[in-house]
Amino acid sequence: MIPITIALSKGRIFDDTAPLLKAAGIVALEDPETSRKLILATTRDTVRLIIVRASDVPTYVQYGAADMGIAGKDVLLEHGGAGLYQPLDLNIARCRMMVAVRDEFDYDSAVRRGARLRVATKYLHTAREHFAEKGMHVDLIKLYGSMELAPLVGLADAIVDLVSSGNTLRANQLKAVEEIVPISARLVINQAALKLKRETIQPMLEAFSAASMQRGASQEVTEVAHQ
Ligand code: PRT
Ligand code: MG
Repeated sequence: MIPITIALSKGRIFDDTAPLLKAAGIVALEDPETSRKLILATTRDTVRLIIVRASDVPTYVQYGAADMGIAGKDVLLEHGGAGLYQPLDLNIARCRMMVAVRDEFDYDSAVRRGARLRVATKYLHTAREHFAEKGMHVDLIKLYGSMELAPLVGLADAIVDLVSSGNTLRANQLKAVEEIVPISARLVINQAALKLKRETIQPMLEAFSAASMQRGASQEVTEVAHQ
């Protein structure tokens, strides 16, 4: 069997991916949260995992340093997707890309007035497209994290950031005013690897697909049960 390298990030992507990998018969031999190793062997001797920053996953896969990987749609929108085949929405690590402002900020009236807003974000590409589509003029400020702080200290009028429970916004007296795009993690595959290693990759793709569909179904059942 041809060896396969899968790029993953620690934290929520790894946590949510582990059950899907397990369904494909792949379990890491070490826990990435505690191990300092960046290359992890798995229970399948032809499959290894590499642990990279979430935003670096598409780059490793694009250049073929990993055959496949799992990345959030937020990261893929910024990367652009060159050289990547994106066959599967895994329905994990779900959240929403939102515009948020301070609780007391009247966003709608600022938009109506055509005010020029300062927007802080890690997602420059997505933010630029969103405001261009709305015909709004904005000054974008690139940040690498903790965007929620920017409106509180006068760095920006608004932020573009990911929101899941909304707790971080609430804890910082911010409110979401617009949804840009729903986000979930996708399987990405190097286009050349898919052709050359199809025999190994195709069955894994099918196992991931079945496991993520099952997960989607069980989520629906739980949601109904909670109503
Ligand atoms: O941490 P690092 O800088 O290396 O990279 P990262 O922050 O991009 O990675 P990580 O592991 O935090 O997130 C990986 C992926 O998980 C992201 O690319 C998203 O696709 C997805 N995801 C899902 C999220 C969230 N939900 C999420 N809530 N990523 C980040 N958040 C953050 C958000 O930015 C905000 O600061 O959580 C905070 C809000 O959460 P709530 O629950 O308070 O609303
Ligand atoms: Mg993070």
